[in-house]
Amino acid sequence: MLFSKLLVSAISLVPLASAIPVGNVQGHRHHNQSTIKRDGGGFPDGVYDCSHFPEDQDGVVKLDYLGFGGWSGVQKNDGKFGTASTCEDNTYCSYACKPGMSKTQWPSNQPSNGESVGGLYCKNGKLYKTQKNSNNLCENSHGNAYVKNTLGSNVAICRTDYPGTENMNVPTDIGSGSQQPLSVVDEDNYYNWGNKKTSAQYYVNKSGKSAQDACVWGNQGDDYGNWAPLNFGSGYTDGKMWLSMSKNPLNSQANVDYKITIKADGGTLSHDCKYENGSFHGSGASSDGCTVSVTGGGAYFELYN
Ligand SMILES: *[C@@H]1O[C@H](CO)[C@@H](O)[C@H](O)[C@H]1NC(C)=O
Ligand SMILES: *[C@@H]1O[C@H](CO)[C@@H](O)[C@H](O)[C@H]1NC(C)=O
Ligand SMILES: CC(=O)N[C@H]1CO[C@H](CO)[C@@H](O)[C@@H]1O
Repeated sequence: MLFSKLLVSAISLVPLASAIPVGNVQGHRHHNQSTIKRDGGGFPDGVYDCSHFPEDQDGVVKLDYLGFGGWSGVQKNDGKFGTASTCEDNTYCSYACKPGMSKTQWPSNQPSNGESVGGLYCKNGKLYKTQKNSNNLCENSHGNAYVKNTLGSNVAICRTDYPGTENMNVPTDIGSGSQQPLSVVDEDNYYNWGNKKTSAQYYVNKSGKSAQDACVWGNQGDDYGNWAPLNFGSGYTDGKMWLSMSKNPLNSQANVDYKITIKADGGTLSHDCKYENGSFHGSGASSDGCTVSVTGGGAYFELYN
C-alpha cells in the first residue's frame, strides 16, 4: 500500500454513505455531449457518455498523455480490479483534480484484499457518481498548505491516485520561483483503508523534469515516479493539519538535489522539520523522515539550494 505510513492512524469511523450506483437515471433523453452545461449543481448522473471525459467539471484535469482518454486510470469491476484501457461499461474511471483539490469519488464497497478502487462508474454507456453525497468531482483542501520553489528550475510532485490504481500520476508542477497548493485532506471525512484514516501522498522528484515525464511509473534504477527520492504527506485530523516528508521506502538511497524546510505561513509548527544533505533534521526527525502538526494557520514546504 502506498498511503503515508506517517499519517495513517487507527481510528474506527462512520462508514461513508452510498454504494455502487444503481442507475437512477433522471430522464433517458440523449444529450449532445458538447451542449451539456455546467449549472453549479455538480456532476449529473447518467448524462455523460463514458467516452466523454468530463473536463468541464470544476477542478477536473484531463491527462491525455496517459492514454486512457484523459482518465488517470480505469479499473475493471470484475473482482480483480485490473486496468482497462478505456472507460467502458462495468469499469471505474478515475480522474485527476487540479493542485489543492481532491477527488471525491470512489465506491464505498472496496475490495477485501486491501487494494483500492476509485472514480466514476460506467454503466450502460453513461457515467455515475460513486459517492452520491459529493456533488462535485473535486473538493477543496481542508487547510492552507503549499510548496514554494525557490530553485532555478521546476520541480514536479506527483500525487498518488488513491483510492484507485495507486499510480502516482496526479501532477503538480511547481515552476521556478513559484508556489502551488497541496491538498490537505480532511482525514476524518475522507477515504479509509482498513478503518484507518488516510492522507494525501505525493512523490517528490528532483528538479528540472516535467510533471508529464515524472508522474508515471518508473523502473528500478530510475529516480522518478514511484522511484522518486522523497514523499510528502498532507492531511487534517484531530483539529490539526499534518505535513510530513519522508524517504521513499522503494528508493531510500536516492536524494533530491536541493534542501527542504517546512515553514509557517500564519500557523504554528509543532517543531522543526528539514531535509538537507540527504537526511532529516529537527526535533522529532528520524532517518526515515519527519512530521509536523500545524495549528492556527497555514504552512509550506520550501525548496531551496
Ligand atoms: C452538438 O452540438 C454542437 C454545438 O451546438 C454542434 O456543432 C454539433 O453539430 C452537435 N452534434 C450533434 C451530433 O448533434
Ligand atoms: C550539510 O553539509 C554542509 C557541508 O558539509 C554543512 O555545512 C551543513 O551544516 C550540513 N547541514 C546540516 C543540516 O547538517
Ligand atoms: C522524471 C523525473 O523527473 N525524473 C527525473 C527527476 O529529475 C532528474 C534530473 O534531476 C532526471 O534525471 C530524472 O529523470
